[in-house]
Amino acid sequence: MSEQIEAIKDGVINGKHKEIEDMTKKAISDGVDLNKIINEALIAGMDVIGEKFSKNEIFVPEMLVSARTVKMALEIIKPLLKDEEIVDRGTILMGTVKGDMHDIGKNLVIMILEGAGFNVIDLGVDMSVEMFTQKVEEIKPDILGLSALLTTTMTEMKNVIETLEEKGLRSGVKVMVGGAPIDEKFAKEIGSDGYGKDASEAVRLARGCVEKK
Ligand code: B12
Repeated sequence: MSEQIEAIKDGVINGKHKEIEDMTKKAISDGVDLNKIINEALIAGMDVIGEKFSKNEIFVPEMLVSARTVKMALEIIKPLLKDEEIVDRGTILMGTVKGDMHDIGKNLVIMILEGAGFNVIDLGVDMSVEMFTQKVEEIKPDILGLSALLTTTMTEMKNVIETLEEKGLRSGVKVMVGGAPIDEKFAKEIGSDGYGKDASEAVRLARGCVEKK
């Protein structure tokens, strides 16, 4: 089984998008744990890609192929994460902030939140402050989830929270934040209601946010 995890991880690192679907299906049918596939193969593979990119060993096109490979594997896993029983634990709006195109982490968080019974509305990437506030006003979600992967875009989260306050919308919605450059300290500083390191923390956080409402 660990060979299958290694093979999928290697598939991500080397952008084997033609083989990834079969490898993922085979691992699932052999009983490899879905969380292991996500964490130890797909995310771990992307971490290696990030390191290689930092060292100039690979460039944006290679990162894109690996990202596509991960997305293909996640599409296979996605239907398996849904609970049979439909429960409504609350509505969450999720989006990646302006200037930021990274969406693998956000999409993964959405998949796990949906699996945990939340109704999640995906606003996509590169979302302006205006769009976030307009959607909060229109949809009135329980929670707004913000994702950022770049140190240059994480500051947008503060702008979103400040604008929600200016428009009198902040008290009606909990704001949770996440993404590789975000930490607890930053999350507190910008006045969010919580930070989640990964998708399972996002679920814990979302449950807590809904309880506090
Ligand atoms: C794939 C990737 C890309 C792909 C994105 C494809 C896509 N559709 O997402 C492409 C090729 C487009 C890309 C482009 C760029 N990238 Co890029 N990219 C990455 C890479 C390798 C992986 C990101 C990823 O998918 N990780 C896997 C997911 C599962 O993890 P995650 O996103 O962190 O999400 C998890 C948690 O953070 C959390 N989470 C995420 N969001 C949220 C939200 C909430 C509410 C909660 C609770 C939790 C949560 O849960 C998730 C699941 O566990 C990272 C390196 C890395 N290791 O992070 C670089 C990285 C983020 N990229 C980087 C850079 C520099 C760029 C570019 C500027 C490169 C360039 N010169 O053009 C552009 C920017 C484009 C833009 N404007 O956004 C840098 C950022 C450096 C910095 N300090 O800001 C990194 C760190 C690479 C590096 N080591 O230098 N990139």
